[in-house]
Amino acid sequence: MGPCRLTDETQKGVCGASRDLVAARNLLRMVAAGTASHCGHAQHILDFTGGVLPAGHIPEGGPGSQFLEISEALHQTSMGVGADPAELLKRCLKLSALDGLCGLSLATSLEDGHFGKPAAKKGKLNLSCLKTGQVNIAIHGHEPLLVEALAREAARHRDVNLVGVCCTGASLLSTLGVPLAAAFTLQEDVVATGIVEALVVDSQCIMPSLPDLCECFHTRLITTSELARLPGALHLPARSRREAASMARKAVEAARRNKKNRSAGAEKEFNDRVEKAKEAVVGFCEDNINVERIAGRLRTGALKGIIGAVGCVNPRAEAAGWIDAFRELSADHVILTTGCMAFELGRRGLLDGERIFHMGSCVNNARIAAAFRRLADLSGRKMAEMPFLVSCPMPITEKSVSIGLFFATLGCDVHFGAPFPINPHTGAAGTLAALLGKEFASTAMFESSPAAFLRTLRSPAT
Ligand code: MSK
Repeated sequence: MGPCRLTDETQKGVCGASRDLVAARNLLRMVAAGTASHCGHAQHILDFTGGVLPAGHIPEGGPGSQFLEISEALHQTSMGVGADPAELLKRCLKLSALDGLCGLSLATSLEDGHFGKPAAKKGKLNLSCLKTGQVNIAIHGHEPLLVEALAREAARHRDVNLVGVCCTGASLLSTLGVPLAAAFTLQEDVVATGIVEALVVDSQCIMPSLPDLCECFHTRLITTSELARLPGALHLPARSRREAASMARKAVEAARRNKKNRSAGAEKEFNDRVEKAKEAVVGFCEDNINVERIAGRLRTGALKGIIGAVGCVNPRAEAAGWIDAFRELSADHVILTTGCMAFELGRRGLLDGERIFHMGSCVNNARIAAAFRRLADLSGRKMAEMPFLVSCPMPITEKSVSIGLFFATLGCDVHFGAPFPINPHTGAAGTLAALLGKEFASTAMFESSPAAFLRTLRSPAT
């Protein structure tokens, strides 16, 4: 009796659950968690900005009904409730579509209302964005509530250098051009430089190791979200614009006071080790990538397709192999990228704004969906008839899974690398494929090897 992990299709749990049921349940729980993260993110921005819902973002059941859907998914997957894998998988797809509407797209619209739409610009990436001669403040997470106030406050002090980390950093880079020091896997390296006076975190993808790590250095850890409190951190909640301005002042003060605690050898060590900053072209969205030109090049065959390279990077996976694969594919595909994948491409100098476009943070995958929609409309075709693929090569978070399946519900083919969100050899994966094909004319590919992925994309049948 538990844990529900069946490895053989002939086995059943003591309760009678089959392997397909367990696989479908696990996938639905993952999608529910991913959808909750994005919808929660959007709701927090909505609350922060005064609660006015932009047009086009009301789910069928009315405002807030997405949260009931998430709750129903958790109920349906609890012991002794839903026992038909197909029904659970249908809910996976319904929730993923809701994630797109009430999570990614709503959060992106609200961020656009808050910061304005991004404009193409030059940006800088990697740890060299930190400055030994200045007070360094890094802001990390996903929900950019405090950031505008913090950027304004930082700009008032010539000795303060603000950098971003992870997806809050990707949003800041796209909108305000603030340099991006690191993504998820390298967040600890930011503190370990020894020259960061304050690390301000909001929510999601914040390693629980950070409090211990900050203890080893002088970095002041500051939390801003009630959901993502960390032991020992200074808590400066930012629940409204007015509160954000005051908290930003306190965060900057705390960082400036802390510079005297920087260890004596840290600056030399940093300067000796740090690599040169990588230049990137950033700030793209559906309004400023040249969709007419791309549609024209698709028509003539100069381009074979458009690939969304999205989601996380897994230190246990062959990240460099995936980057090489996308680099190679960019010869005859346009690559639109977000989140940690965008950072990985950027730190290798590949964000050129010609073949590979930085579209922002994870929730800004809504921008990729909007660009796909425009391209399909321009081509006079349905989304499913377009050569679109969204690849999530290292989906370590549930959010990556709901993002991938959201694109599948739009009619885009989707690829997941390892860890696979569902065992592709189960009947449940077959049922998922059948549902995607019948309802959305899309496919899901599961491939953990970059070389095999490339071979599949290069095969004449693809
Ligand atoms: S940050 S969700 S590790 S992309 Fe959006 Fe990166 Fe994945 Fe977090």
